[in-house]
Amino acid sequence: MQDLESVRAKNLAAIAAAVDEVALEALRVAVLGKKGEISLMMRVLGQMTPIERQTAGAPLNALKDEINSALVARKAALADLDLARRLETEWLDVTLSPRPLQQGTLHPVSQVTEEVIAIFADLGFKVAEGPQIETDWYNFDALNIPPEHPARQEMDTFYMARAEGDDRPPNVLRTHTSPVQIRYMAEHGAPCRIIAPGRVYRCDYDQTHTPMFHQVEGLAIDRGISMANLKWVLEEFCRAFFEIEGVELRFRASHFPFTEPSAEVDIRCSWVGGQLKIGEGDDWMEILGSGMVHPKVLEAAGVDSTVFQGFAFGMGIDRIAMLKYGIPDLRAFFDSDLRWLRHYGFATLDMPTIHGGLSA
Ligand code: 2NM
Repeated sequence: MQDLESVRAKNLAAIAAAVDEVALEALRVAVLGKKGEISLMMRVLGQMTPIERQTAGAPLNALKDEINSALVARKAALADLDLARRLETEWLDVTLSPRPLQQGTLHPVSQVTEEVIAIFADLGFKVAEGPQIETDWYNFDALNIPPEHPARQEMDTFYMARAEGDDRPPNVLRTHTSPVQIRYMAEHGAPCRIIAPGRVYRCDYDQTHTPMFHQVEGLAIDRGISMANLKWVLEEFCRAFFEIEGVELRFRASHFPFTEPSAEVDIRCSWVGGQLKIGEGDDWMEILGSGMVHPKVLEAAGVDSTVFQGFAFGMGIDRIAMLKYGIPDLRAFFDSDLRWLRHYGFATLDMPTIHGGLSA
């Protein structure tokens, strides 16, 4: 049998020098494992006489316990060292300022759409929506725009393709949101008060026209509605939207197939030094079209035109956004230029509503 003291010294030194848990486990197996150094010495005890076993057994068992305790203690010490090392390296300075959040902005079209919705909601108008691809019936026929009408033939409608051999008239990208109003009347009947904001499409592209733009149309149908109601609603809207107390509008006789009579509406403004100012001066700027809904349009939507009448109006959201916020170039609206968006965009919490100070 080996000298116990040298086995003890060698192993305690090795345990003290073990650098991690893996090394420690290897040591444990080499000493206390089935074929470990101590285990083999234990086996020799079996071949001794009982007397010999008594003298040799006790110190061997004591050594086994001592080495086992040393292994356990070293394992705990290594775990403490590891924790201390992690505490030293894995720390955060929670007093540092956060990195600035790159927040997006609301597009002026979104902002103005929300403003318009808030103002008309306050006047009792609900929001209605509908498809951007329409049948020619909803986009034209129902609106008293006959097949030979220029708006229908001219270049400014986008026609969808039909499959080979499909002889039905082509669908169109809606050229206004009026089809939404037809669908709403047909579904809900009269009376009704709605606005229909959304994208519309016309094949036109220059300084002041983009092939897609945004429109909001309004419709109020009831018994005994007149141009006087139309005039009041539009004045209330302009007063709230442009935030001008004594706003002045001018109603000019005009013509639309879907309204009779029809009027284009101008707002008082001034041009001083190339600077447009709404609400003052001696000039007038056209901002919307309007009129009393044509009886044929009411009938097409299933509304009895001998009982009900109503007014309708339409305006360009992009255009009134430019006027209100002094944005010079329409085409930049759709360029997705981040510098433009950061400059003309709105903070998401800045959205003015009737409740948030937009004067009603
Ligand atoms: C305008 C001008 C005048 C209009 C008409 C209708 C409907 F569907 F009720 F007949 N909605 N919007 C209308 C009337 C639109 O835009 C310049």
